[in-house]
Amino acid sequence: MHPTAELHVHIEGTLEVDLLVRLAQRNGLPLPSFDPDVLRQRYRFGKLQDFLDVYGQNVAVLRTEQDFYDLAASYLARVRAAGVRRSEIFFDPPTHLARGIRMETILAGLTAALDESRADGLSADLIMCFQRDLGADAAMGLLDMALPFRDQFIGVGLDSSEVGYPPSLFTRVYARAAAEGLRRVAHAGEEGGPEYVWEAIDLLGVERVDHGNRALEDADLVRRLRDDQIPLTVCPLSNLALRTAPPELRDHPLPVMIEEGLNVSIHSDDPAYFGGYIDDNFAAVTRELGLSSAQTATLARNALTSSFASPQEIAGWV
Ligand code: ES4
Ligand code: ZN
Repeated sequence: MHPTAELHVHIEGTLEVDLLVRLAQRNGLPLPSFDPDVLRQRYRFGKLQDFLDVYGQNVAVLRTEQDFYDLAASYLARVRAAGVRRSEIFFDPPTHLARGIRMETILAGLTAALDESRADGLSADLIMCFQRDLGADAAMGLLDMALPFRDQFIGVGLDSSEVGYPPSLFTRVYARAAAEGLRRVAHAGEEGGPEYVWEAIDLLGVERVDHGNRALEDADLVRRLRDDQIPLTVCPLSNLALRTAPPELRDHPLPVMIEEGLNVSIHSDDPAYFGGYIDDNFAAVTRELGLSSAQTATLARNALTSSFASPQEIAGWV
């Protein structure tokens, strides 16, 4: 794989079955089974919500600072070995706060792993996600309670069930985040239509769109994304697992996105659930879509130049 940046990965989605079992045992918590093969059989999804249900149950094993550290350290070690130079990692506080875990605990564990990673040459930062199906008041409440920890994350994102929870609901929350100097991204156009992508750009002022696949249904939107070179963080194996792309990878819209001149890059989303890390996504699209080495190099470079690392840091990579 060419040197690249991972810009779309949920740390909770890197919880491998082996670590899931180890943490459940360490914390004395129940699981539907302690057999890794049985647990893995639950990883068949018909749609986004099926995945979110299993993901939401599994995160219950994360309780201590050490748990969050182990989770992030495992992920970072895995992608460092793949040649990733930079990782911007989503974390989902609402699911942990609702279980009585404190923001201090979550951030202390994640931050310790990221600090070690930086010292070892893999640049990494956190992006805090609002859970869109909890609504705008919950998002504003989360932003309020997170601002005292402002120096431990660089931006905000918007994830979870998309349809029925359009970006427009979160306009004030994003304005406030922008006023605090936070970087802004949002999931849009994964299951929701092109209007969700329009709203993310025009109402939330996002600097990148996470997924964005359904933007292709709207020619005016494609023009806007191309003209402004707004990055789309596409996750091919996620799209297969959640059926947000055709069932065969060879029919994935990535080549159309490249052909349209869009600023696309590829990422893993929830690698423990969707069958692979960022290097596995690169290998799969290279194999199945017949991309040239120049095209995969461009995808890898797009991620580095679309990252929120400092311009000096980016200049050292590209
Ligand atoms: C997610 Cl694939 C996906 N879509 C929306 N929200 C998410 N949270 C974790 N993975
Ligand atoms: Zn995602």
